[in-house]
Amino acid sequence: MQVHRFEKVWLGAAILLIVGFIATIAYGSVGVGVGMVDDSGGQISAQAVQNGNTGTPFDDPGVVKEDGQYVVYVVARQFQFVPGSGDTPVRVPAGANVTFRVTSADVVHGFSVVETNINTMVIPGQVSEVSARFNEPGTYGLICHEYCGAAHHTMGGSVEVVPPEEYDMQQENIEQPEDDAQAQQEADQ
Ligand SMILES: [Cu+2]
Repeated sequence: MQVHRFEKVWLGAAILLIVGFIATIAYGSVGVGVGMVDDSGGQISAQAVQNGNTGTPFDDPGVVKEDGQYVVYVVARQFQFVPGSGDTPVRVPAGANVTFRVTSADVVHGFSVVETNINTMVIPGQVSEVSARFNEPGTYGLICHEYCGAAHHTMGGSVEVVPPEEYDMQQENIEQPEDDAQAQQEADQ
């Protein structure tokens, strides 16, 4: 069979393109650390999150220190992040490893910290877990990037990264498990 020279060139170009597209997709899905929301963060009842009786730090979301690591519990609901929105920004110290654990009390939301690669979907019933370290103190925008209802466009907040020496644990209301146990004991007496 006689194939024209031009035909061969175009066949080659088309195959190159296809290989190129597949390589880009493969790189995008494994090479740059992009991952789907999976169940590694655990599951939780969205109804319990809504009622505040999960028996987890999501009942009183905020920054918690677990095993020397900062863990930020955030509840996303129509149309705010708690904490994060309004006058309760998420406050974390610079230079520390911070893990965000985010869940939704109602519908699917997004959780994206502007200028960083913190970006995840927030699915009711599921806990999304993202770890990060902020090296530069400053205020970072926080946005919901999944359409979640009529006021979706107003759903945002901020993450305040403060120098570690200014980060006052007491002011942050960081729950210390020992203190909690003590307070509970006192309340019981
Ligand atoms: Cu939202």
